[in-house]
Amino acid sequence: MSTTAHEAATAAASGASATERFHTDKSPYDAVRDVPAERVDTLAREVLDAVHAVVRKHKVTYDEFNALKAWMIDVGEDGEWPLFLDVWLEHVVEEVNTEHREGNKGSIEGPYYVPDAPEQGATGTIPMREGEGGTPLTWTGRVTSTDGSALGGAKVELWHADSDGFYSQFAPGIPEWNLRGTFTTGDDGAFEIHTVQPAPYQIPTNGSCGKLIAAAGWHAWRPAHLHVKVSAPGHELLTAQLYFPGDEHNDDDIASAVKPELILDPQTQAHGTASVAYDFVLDPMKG
Ligand code: MBD
Ligand code: FE
Repeated sequence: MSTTAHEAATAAASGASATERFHTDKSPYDAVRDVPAERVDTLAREVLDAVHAVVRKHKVTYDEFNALKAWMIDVGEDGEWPLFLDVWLEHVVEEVNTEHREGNKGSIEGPYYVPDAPEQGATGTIPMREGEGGTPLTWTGRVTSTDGSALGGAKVELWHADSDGFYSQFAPGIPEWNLRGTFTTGDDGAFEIHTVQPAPYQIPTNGSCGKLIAAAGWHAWRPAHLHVKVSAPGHELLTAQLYFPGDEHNDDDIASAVKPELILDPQTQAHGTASVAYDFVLDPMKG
């Protein structure tokens, strides 16, 4: 795939905008204000122990140590810490925080969620541009609790990249809420969403994460995916991603975020459109 200068600038901006977004939406220090010192001690010490073990095992040189320092400084200056952490660490955090669930499998949030996307009702079309690229996709589904009861009034927040692989509010030149919408299930828990299929996504290659990828000889691709957050009163929030069959990166996702249960089974319809059925089962909150 050839990359134009515009696409390159767009990709770089996306990585950095995620830092800005994180600062506006989250108060991470509030959340850990009361974490006991023993917990901080354990986590910080064991991370350092693990790094020390790598240094010893591979006899890391001063040139390598200094390259690491320079690179970490750059990641901060580029605003790519959210991108780095979401791509290479979040999948394990997601795993250990959801392994008790009986309902749907989830996946990572990634760096490009924005809360309060425009409400579309139970049946609606996600905000999109005139002539938006990508195969039109109709998605029908239901939200239920683990006991099978319908969850009416559940929220399905959907956000995804466009057919060039770019997210609104992170890449310039895209209308604010493009391909971002909130759907609310009817009394029967059902919803019907009209959108377009996103393209496979390449994480920005011209920032610090890209430097690491190039230096290590990795690739930068995520398979095409739809992001969702599904919520209902009294139930645990489900954050997930849905994938398309046959994508070459389903088995080789840079963010390690694909699970077999999250791969859709879309059917091709007349006029080259697609339809898909996918339901969500939410776990009731315990206690
Ligand atoms: C994405 O679109 C994404 O979903 C993740 C997890 C990381 C980078 C870009
Ligand atoms: Fe994404």
